[in-house]
Amino acid sequence: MSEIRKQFNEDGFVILRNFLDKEIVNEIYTEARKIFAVQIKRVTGKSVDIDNKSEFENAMFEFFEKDFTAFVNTGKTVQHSFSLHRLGVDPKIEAVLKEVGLSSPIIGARAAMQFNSRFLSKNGSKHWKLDAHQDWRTGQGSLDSTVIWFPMVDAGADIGALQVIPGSHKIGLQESSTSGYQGGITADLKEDAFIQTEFQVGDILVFSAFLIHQSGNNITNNIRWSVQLRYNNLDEPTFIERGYPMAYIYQPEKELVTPDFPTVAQLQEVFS
Ligand SMILES: O=C(O)CCC(=O)C(=O)O
Repeated sequence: MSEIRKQFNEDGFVILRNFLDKEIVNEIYTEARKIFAVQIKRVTGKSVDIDNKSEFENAMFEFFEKDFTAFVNTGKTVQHSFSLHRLGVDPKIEAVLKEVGLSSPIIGARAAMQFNSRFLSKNGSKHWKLDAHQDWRTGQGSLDSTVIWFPMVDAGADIGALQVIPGSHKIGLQESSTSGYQGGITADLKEDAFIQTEFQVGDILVFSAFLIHQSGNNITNNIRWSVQLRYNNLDEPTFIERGYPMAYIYQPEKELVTPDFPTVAQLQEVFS
């Protein structure tokens, strides 16, 4: 058994340093900012330089305040980017999943991206960070279900990189206030059981979906951009036995998002 797999089995996670090409991470980060920049222009009237961090992120905060619905939808749209999804099925990712024991990996949920900042949160709520949880509760896939998490900016304690409890993947599925994203483990967890992870761009955290983890506290004025990739193992016997359950529910809006849209003339223009 490889050292990586041993460590993964023992601690429930491994951090692989310099694993991803920085260019690949930057491509995802850039594509996301470019998509946001289009809506920032529409909503605030500002053409932002996506490489000017404070200008761009202040514009993100302004966009959030001015058109929350568009912000949320743009946040979802960036999670559909080609660059992100290309990485999710990259042979390097497949190889590392196999190395930690997923003999036949399959995507467990759509690749996700988070932009954590207290300035992207309504009414002082804590919706910008996740309380202690186990991802398995939301995915309910194979017992060896695995998550890959990485920041797209250098991330340590100050910007709120993930905190994990080593070995907690072996203590079973914990009671939680809800299975959704804003739930949290109800048992009393000792804060000092968590260790703070730290990353340079290119490093990745690979962890068992049973590992207890939580968002760190981003006390900076910057956004902590991160990616989460989730996988199951098609060969895991209980996953087969349970009929490959799929707990992530994607469904279309029942109503038209833009009433009375489109007109016939608009369609004819598109196809002219
Ligand atoms: O990035 C974060 O702060 C939380 C991510 C997380 O815990 C998750 O996706 O399960």
